[in-house]
Amino acid sequence: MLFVLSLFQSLKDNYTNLPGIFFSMQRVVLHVDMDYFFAAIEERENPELQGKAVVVCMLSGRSGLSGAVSTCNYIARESGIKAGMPCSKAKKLNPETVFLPARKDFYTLVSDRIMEILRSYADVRDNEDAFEQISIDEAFVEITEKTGGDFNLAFNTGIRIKNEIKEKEQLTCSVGIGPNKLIAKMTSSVQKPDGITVISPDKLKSFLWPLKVSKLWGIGDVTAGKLQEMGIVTIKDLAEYNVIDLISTFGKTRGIWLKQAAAGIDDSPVKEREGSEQIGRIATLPEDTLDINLISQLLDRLTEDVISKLDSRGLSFRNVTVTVINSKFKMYTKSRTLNHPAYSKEILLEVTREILGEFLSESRTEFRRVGVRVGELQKRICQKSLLDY
Ligand code: DCP
Ligand code: CA
Ligand code: CA
Repeated sequence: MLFVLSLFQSLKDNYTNLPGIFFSMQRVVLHVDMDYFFAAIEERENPELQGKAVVVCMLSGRSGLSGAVSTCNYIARESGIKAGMPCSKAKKLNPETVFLPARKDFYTLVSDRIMEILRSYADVRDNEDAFEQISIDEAFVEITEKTGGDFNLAFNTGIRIKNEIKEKEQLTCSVGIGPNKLIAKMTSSVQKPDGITVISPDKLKSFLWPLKVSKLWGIGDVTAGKLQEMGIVTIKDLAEYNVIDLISTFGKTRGIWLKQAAAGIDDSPVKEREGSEQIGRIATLPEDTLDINLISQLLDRLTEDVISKLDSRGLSFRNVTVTVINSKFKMYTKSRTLNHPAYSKEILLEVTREILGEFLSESRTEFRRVGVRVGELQKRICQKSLLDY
């Protein structure tokens, strides 16, 4: 028996590309969504907000409450306040509400730290983390290898993640665990806030099929409307619908996707979106200024932060963007694309200073904030292979 097992193991090690049917492990994907993210950060920063209705606003900057609700805490939600609604309407729904302006750069920094925690739990495949951030407060983490395909172990991983985020950031999140991204994503919103839900393959249909088609991740209002016209109400109805008829209404790709998604099938990998990731830092100058020395000092510090983040992940960049916000709160950006990937601090400093020089030659209004951001990131080619050339 032992012999057979070790023969199997050695076959598996030597032929990793053998058809999945022989050695495939049950996939386990975890999805994390932070709870009332922007408002939760504000609550954490100011304990006096505890117990009050809190709304974070994208203020238009014109007068008083002229913006829209970016998000709100659960107390505010009890009065019917929702993201996207005018702040003036939110005020009418609950006059006691505390309104705060959104501080997106700050939330992005908190998000970056959370993403680093999540990434550390991901499987590593071909030297890449099986990790995918999909928005400022959401990410997928593939944990197939780390759990050996075991959903009980996956539940423990989910709890560990929640605890680590709570301990390090004093924030709660909701976790969904499933056999693929589609199910994990739909599962994380089942228990919110501070929840964790596991849908293992044996529970997949009883979870998915009673839901309305509009709940299927990837179906928008237009598709939901068309499906309704076709008499398709639940996801079960969709799963049982003739695929040829779906294709004739929605086209081949979409028709097949609908049929498969309704059966809970999703083979898309958890993968950093190629080129989509950026690393950036932004900060406020000690005073509004056009003094190149003062601005360079801050920009150099931000550059160092960016480089140390690139170093820790072994990444290079090809694109550099410098942002300035002037004392009238107008924002300007300029970018450069290098003709080869780079990762040295000197190159990044040189490019950011060059762009800064251009900004300074064009502006008469003092700068208030500056930022630097790198994009088109990729894994560095190791030193050895560079020497080989
Ligand atoms: N956001 C925004 N405008 C919107 C929706 C969201 O500015 N119309 C921002 C604020 C949110 C963050 O994105 O805090 C994350 O969005 P979510 O949809 O995940 O909502 P929350 O995290 O705020 O709440 P929930 O607990 O429902 O996830
Ligand atoms: Ca959220
Ligand atoms: Ca979200």
